[in-house]
Amino acid sequence: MKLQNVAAWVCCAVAAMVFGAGPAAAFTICGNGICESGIPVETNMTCPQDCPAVGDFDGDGVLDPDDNCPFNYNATQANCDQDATGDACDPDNGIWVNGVQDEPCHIDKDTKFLYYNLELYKESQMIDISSCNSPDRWTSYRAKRGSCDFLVPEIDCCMAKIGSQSLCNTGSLWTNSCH
Ligand SMILES: [Ca+2]
Ligand SMILES: [Ca+2]
Ligand SMILES: [Ca+2]
Repeated sequence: MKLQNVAAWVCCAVAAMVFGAGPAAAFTICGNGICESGIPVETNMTCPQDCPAVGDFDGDGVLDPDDNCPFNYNATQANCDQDATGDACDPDNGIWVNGVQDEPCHIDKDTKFLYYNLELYKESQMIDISSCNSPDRWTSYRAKRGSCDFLVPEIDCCMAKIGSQSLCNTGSLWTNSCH
């Protein structure tokens, strides 16, 4: 074995032991189209052919890999709920917990031929506990439904079929207080 070949073999073997990779992976080749992290580490400065410059698409001064909204100008990177997405592009700004749940909020009357339906609606609340101070979120749903003929007074029908005493007895029978 020639002296130069011995030297190359020793060099590669040492590199493989130090970096835990085979000789082929230890050394980089600038110009092969791959931005390699072997020896030497290739960067945009040392090998621009293989390592394109990191961009700042939205021009806010924060490079794309570090930008929490890479397509929205947000130089401050404000992120009130501390997730991975900045306020400027976060579709859900908030940390949500349950508030009021299953609260009766409306009884609706639908008049039919010779009878009527009463429908009880309830709603539930979600509260944002982050510094975003997002407004509460309410969802409502129909919880019960009952029918009575016209001979039954509405209040009696309500108590019998719906059973929401707070709404049936307080004059708020037809007042929609759902959010
Ligand atoms: Ca940016
Ligand atoms: Ca941005
Ligand atoms: Ca966020």
